Amino acid sequence: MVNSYRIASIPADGIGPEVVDSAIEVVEKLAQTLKTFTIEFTHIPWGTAYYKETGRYVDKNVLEILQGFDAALFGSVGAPDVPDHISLWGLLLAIRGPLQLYANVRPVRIFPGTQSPLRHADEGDIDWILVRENSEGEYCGQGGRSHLGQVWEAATEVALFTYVGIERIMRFAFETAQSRPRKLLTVVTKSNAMRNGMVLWDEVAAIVAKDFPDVRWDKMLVDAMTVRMVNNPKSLDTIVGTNLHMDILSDLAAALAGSIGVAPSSNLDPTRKNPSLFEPVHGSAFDITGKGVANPVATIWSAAEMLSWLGEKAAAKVLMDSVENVCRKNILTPDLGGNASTKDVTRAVCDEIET
Ligand code: GGG
Repeated sequence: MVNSYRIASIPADGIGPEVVDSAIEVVEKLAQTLKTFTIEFTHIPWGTAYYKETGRYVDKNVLEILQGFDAALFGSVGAPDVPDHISLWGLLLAIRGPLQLYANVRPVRIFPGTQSPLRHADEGDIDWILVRENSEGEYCGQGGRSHLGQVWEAATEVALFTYVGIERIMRFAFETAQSRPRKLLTVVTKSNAMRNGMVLWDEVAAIVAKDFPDVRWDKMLVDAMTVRMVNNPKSLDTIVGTNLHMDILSDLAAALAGSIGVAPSSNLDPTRKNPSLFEPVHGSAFDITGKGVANPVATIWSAAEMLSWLGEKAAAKVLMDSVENVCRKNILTPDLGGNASTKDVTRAVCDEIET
């Protein structure tokens, strides 16, 4: 008796369809080869083309539709002719919110055969898990505009933090740190300048830390954190911070590890009441859309994280070992300094799975 999974595939915009196709191909190859699980992907056409046709990025019953699946695999959102805040709020945030995907986990490491732009960092020197609070803070959606069109036009963007929201992500981050060999957590805030929400973050961190005496933890201001990531990457392991701070730091982290083209992301509901959503960190990259050179590794790694979340840890390991072997053989897309196409990398990963 093998486990069977139903996955919603939402490729959406830009290079999303190219990299999601690649991830589906390698996961199907994995299932056929290992025969330890079966998996079925159902295409959901949400995205900018759907918006232009229907006036909506997603269906009204987004929660009900996605609850029919075990997980979702997402591509990327954004189009040159739609303002970014319309597409992001219409699609990705319209999914993360109702599903309460409050933990965004973004592992980062240097793959064999690839190089960090940091002269002093080799494989193994960057091996981080970034935990991004994914439901509140600067992305809570509160705020507004007044005096439109006047010189004193004003706009506010509220950063909303709740004790419950901070406590649950902090606990998740401590548990993540505890599960890793170094048991090391860095809590990122800006509590010198932002004296309400960020101070609450510091306070909640200290409270939750008491339940994890075996985890060493420290605090960093987000500006100083950028310097530490560049100058002393080995001093970091698990990192937790707000929605906005970790959105920014995870792009920096990915670039330091070689390319945002390899960075995966899991949007988790740790209570497991709702299906979780897995996606590459990168956006729709219209500059390379349709050219066949998008790096599929971030989406393949996201699919591996999805398998692991579903309980298929052995299959996830086979998949990631295959990706590493492909990198080791220098079959790399241009963002990593190679000249392989998306299809070349996909085929190479499938071949590795078979061997
Ligand atoms: N695959 C992820 C994607 O399309 N990201 C676009 C983006 O702007 N994301 C912002 C966010 O993750 O909050």
